Amino acid sequence: MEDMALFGLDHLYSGTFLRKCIGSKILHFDLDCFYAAVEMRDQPHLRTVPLAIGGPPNSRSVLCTANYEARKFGIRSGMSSSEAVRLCSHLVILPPDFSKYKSVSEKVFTIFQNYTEKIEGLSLDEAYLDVTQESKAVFASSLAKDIQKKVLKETELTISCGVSYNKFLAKVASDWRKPNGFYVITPSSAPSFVTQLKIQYLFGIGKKTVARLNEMGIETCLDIQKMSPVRLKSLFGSRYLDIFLMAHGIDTRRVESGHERKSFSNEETFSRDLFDENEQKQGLFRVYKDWRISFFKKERLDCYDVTHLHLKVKYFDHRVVTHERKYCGSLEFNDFELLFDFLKSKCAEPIRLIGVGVRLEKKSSFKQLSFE
Ligand code: TTP
Ligand code: MG
Repeated sequence: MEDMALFGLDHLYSGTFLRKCIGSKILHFDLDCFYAAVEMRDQPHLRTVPLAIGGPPNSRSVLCTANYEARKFGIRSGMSSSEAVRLCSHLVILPPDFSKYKSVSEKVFTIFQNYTEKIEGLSLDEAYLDVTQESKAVFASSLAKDIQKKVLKETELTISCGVSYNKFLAKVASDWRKPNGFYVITPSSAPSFVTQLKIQYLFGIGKKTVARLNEMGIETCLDIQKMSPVRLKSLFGSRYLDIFLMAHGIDTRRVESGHERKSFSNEETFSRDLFDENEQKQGLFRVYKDWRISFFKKERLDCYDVTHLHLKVKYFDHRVVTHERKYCGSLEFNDFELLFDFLKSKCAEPIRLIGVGVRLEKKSSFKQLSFE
């Protein structure tokens, strides 16, 4: 303990510090074998075969990812395509379709946005959500399960989720039961969880460092917990405090969203094309109604000004037209009529899809709220 005081670590044992560290509710989401899963969804014959996404084996290219069937053969992201084919001769390799993955990712992030504004996207398929506020009304784990279900329903993809009180543990948890995983680490289960946790899970420790530490007999977080600050400093340099804290299940990094909702929209592809004006009006009204319900459920509308109304129409032959009109102030009940006015000028042909939305601007008096 004297050692701790010497290194300024004694405050870690104060109640205030610990309470601050365990008071948050953080979710970490990560889609399962993302690029491969999108291709398996779109091409059912690929669902049961070992599949990778990447360049062809006769070139000097690597794999972006592989499905779980291919992983049984030892195939991994970043492996050269030629090595992968050596491990599994019947591996199917497809070239990546980035624009498709981007649009799927946007759908998933739109789902996240319906639950909280505090979202930190790490890549197309991975994000942290801080649901501390939202979980005062609903358990964080229920929110997490709800999001998993929504993602599955709307994208036909499975997403793994970890729930905990900080970023480090939430991320470890989302990986714990992959694929389609769900795992919760609470403040009371964390101490025993981390003692057995392998050091490769610690954020920011590379493969080489892990190998070097393993050679010294350091394998779990418990081994790090037992080290003196002098030893920690000699092994990890300036990062020793972060590593020491993580090994105790403590991580004070915040979810950095910087996010403001810029728009909110809803669209529906109809089960059959809508021909006459009356049908189209009904279709528009349904889309509009769902949009309004979810918007008002999710948003504190008083934080935003509506700047534009937006309408999207896709015709039977997949041609898309969009129309946007300036709009000032808050939403009233007459905006449906406004939207319908737009639609009337566009409805000469059968309609396959209608989308409605608004563009928003956060009122300046509310701008600082997201940084609370
Ligand atoms: P990951 O989430 O790391 O991997 P994954 O989603 O394929 O598999 P897991 O089930 O383990 O989460 O990365 C997401 C996507 O990013 C992945 O589908 C492809 C791409 N990617 C690359 O292009 N190169 C890489 O080296 C990695 C790791 C990922
Ligand atoms: Mg993933």
